[in-house]
Amino acid sequence: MHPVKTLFKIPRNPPPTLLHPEKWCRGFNHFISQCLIKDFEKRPSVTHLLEHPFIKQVHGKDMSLQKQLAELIQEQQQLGSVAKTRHERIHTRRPYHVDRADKYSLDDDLDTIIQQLQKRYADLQIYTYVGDILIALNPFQNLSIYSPQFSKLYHGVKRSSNPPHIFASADAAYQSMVTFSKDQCIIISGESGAGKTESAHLIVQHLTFLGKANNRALREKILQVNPLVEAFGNACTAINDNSSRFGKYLEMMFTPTGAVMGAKISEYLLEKSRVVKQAVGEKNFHIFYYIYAGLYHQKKLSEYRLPDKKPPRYIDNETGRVMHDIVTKDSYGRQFEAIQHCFRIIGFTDEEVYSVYRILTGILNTGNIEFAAISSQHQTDKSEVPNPEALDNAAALLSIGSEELQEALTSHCVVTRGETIIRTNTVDKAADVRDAINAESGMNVGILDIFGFENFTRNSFEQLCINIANEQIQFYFNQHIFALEQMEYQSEGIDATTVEYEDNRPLLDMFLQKPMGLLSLLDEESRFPQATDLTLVDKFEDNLRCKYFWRPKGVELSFGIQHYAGKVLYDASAFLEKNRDTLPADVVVVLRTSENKLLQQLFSSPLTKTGNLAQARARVTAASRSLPPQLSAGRIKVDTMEVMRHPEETTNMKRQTMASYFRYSLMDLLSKMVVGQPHFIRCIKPNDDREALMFSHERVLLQLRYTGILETVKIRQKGYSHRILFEEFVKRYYYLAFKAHETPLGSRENCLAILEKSKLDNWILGKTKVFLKYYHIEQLNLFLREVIGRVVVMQAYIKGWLG
Ligand code: AD9
Ligand code: MG
Repeated sequence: MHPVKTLFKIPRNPPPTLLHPEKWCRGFNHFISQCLIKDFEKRPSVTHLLEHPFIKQVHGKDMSLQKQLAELIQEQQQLGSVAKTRHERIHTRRPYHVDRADKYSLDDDLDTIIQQLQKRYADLQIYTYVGDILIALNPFQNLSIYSPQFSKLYHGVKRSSNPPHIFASADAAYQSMVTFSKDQCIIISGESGAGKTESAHLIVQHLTFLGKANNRALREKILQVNPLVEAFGNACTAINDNSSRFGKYLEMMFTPTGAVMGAKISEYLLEKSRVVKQAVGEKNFHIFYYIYAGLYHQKKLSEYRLPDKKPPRYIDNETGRVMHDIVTKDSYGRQFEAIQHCFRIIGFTDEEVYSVYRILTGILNTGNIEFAAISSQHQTDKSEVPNPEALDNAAALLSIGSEELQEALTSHCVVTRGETIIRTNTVDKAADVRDAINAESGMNVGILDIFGFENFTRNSFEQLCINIANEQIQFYFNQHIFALEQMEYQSEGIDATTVEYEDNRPLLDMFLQKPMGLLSLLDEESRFPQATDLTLVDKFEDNLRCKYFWRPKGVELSFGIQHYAGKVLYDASAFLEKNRDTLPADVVVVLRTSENKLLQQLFSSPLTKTGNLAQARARVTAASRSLPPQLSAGRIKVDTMEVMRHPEETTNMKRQTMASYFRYSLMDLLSKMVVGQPHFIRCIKPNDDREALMFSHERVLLQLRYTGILETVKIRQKGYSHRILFEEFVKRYYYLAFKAHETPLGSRENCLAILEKSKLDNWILGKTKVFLKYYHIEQLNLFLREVIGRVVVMQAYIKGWLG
């Protein structure tokens, strides 16, 4: 039953002496109707309601109830005071709402928007709204706008009551979830270093506040999840010192009344190749530095068989620098302590934490294993380990036998016609196998924070994957903001001007189509043992005949892609090897024999790489059901599910490549996203020097352009971000126009009655839906809360009186 409906239930037992049951019912109904009086200005205050004859009759002279009532009234008035000023508020013009038709005309160009943003940025107002979309400029300095006082400000009020803020976006998602009982999804996008991860933290912080996580332990647990996973999944890159090298979807779970219950995290597309190799000027995942420094300062390096003079190879690609930092600055060591604290708060047992440390240090030791060619007359392609102590160290920490490890690293099994032939590995092959052991270890909102669009001097396979993921997020944004919306206007017979936008679908097709898309071609080439990175680029050139792909002259292994966010030149060296991502079966067998239970688990199932396919399928099916009915058989559904078309292929885990793992991960991520009502936050990087208060007109223009902000402004001025079926609208808001005991039909006329009584303007009625702007919803919800508040107060009062 609808929560409000229950409020109108007549208390079962009429006061024994005062009223006849029938009179009681009539009196109560009349009283409730007074509470809900439609005309806002004429609506009596709670104090006035106490003068109602019904209340007087039942109230008697019980003074103890007065006190209780006074408290309830006070609470209620706080809520009411916000609603009372609705007329001033609704018509207030705020410079930071660029969607209001009365603020900007359709001729506004990007320059005007940029000027506004620049002025606001100079005043440290980093947030601006475009309709219901939040634009966040990275301040590159700490601002004092995230304190608990600010959290209190952004709690259940209209957005126009306060300056734009990321807390308002979190509040909007939270209110929408509670009011409509529907999952929400906050999608944060922007290029690398634009502030997505910081924004995600702030949203979690505010949601924890809104969800009244009074239980301190739970609050701490939720807040500590991010730093922990980021230690494992973030790293220093040329663009960002804390760059996310994985996609993160954090689902915060709430009870139906909106109390936080917990959080669940899913991780996607970890750039695991970073463990073994980092580009010049870049670093490994933070956790490796933290643990090495932590053990160094705690004098425990020897316990984990690590040298104290020179850090292991995997974290020491800038010779001397890391050791210098560890000895002179203790920041890594402090971070390690923080991580130990996170583990404890989140509830890892000491044994589990110890296992994690052993695996991490086992990885560092594995990196130190060297290989040398055995030169003999007959053997030219065999390798051995010249530093067996490194092998012993790695084996000991991973709790496996060192001979088995050596065997697995320097040889591999080939099964032909029923015979198992053990082949020896060349030095290069052995080194590949060593590096391949470091397969991802995985832990898994709706808050989506992925790695941003990247364009380095040298771009490799990892950048390609990252940029395709960003291309997909941009496509999803376009679908929601433009395609889906315009289709709905059409089908509802509404005349809203069509807004042209840059559709990146053809580009996404170029990547994902089968069998001729870039990823399929890559997979195909990876199956040929004789293929080289050069034959791969040749294959791309022969097959990808479209304007988005080109091959520069004179640089054999390079190819260019025209992404939505700009041109990127890729270097195809090692594409095949990275895509094959082979972890030989022999190595898996050895790792499964480990006495370290965690390690065993990590390698126990062939599905570890991609999670559970069946679950993802179920999500995809559920997602397609939740799409608007008039669209479910249409093109959009297929579009949104683009990458989900061929999930079968990915079941073949044995031959799984990075490209198919990547495709699968994108599919899984999308299937989670599409079930929630989306809210978009677009992070913008005001300059490339990470300087506070520096605003590069050119850089901002570029980002506004490729994210389609101008088009978004246009569609937000013309369009309606909330589209609610008549039936649902009447069900939700009928008490704004009808009597408490009535059950009006979900008809167009009844919607009209509610909208007119609420004195809102600028809305439209379609064939089956009410089309509203975000501020209409805010206003209606505010009225609703005010009404519910009154009834709750009076009910509590009467119940209290009745004992
Ligand atoms: V990447 O795609 O993961 O490489 P992000 O996540 O977009 O990137 P991140 O959130 O890591 O960027 O922000 C980069 C840096 O900008 C942070 O380390 C902060 O120093 C700075 N930043 C971003 N947002 C804020 C903020 N709201 N307040 C203060 C901020 N500093
Ligand atoms: Mg990030």
